[in-house]
Amino acid sequence: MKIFHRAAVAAALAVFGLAGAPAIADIKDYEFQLIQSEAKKGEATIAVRLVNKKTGKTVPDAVIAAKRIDMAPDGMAEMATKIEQMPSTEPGVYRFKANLSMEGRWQLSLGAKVQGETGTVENKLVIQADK
Ligand SMILES: [Cu+2]
Repeated sequence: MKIFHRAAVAAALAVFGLAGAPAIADIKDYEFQLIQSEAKKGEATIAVRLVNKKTGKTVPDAVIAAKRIDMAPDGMAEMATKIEQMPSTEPGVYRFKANLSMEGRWQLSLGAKVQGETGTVENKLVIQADK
């Protein structure tokens, strides 16, 4: 009986292994990381890297579906500023232009679609703007 049980478990694992094979990565494995968490007050270029945490590799060709920058970390969530995506200069690095009109902490919220993955990568990153 024990042997039979063990075989059944092994068979089940094999089936799951096969069924799960194409889904090597999960949308939760991806993360945006700031290249620099500090910026000067005023017109700023913000660069983020999209990383697959499992492989440690950067991920090019993601589509930025949502972006917002506001001062939520300093209690000014309503204080949003215009943010524009800029052309990438390095694969896996996404760049944005924003006018950080006030000193303090700005929160960059990003949503992105990754090629071949279902769901959306969503991250909130904090940038410190100084004089
Ligand atoms: Cu503010």
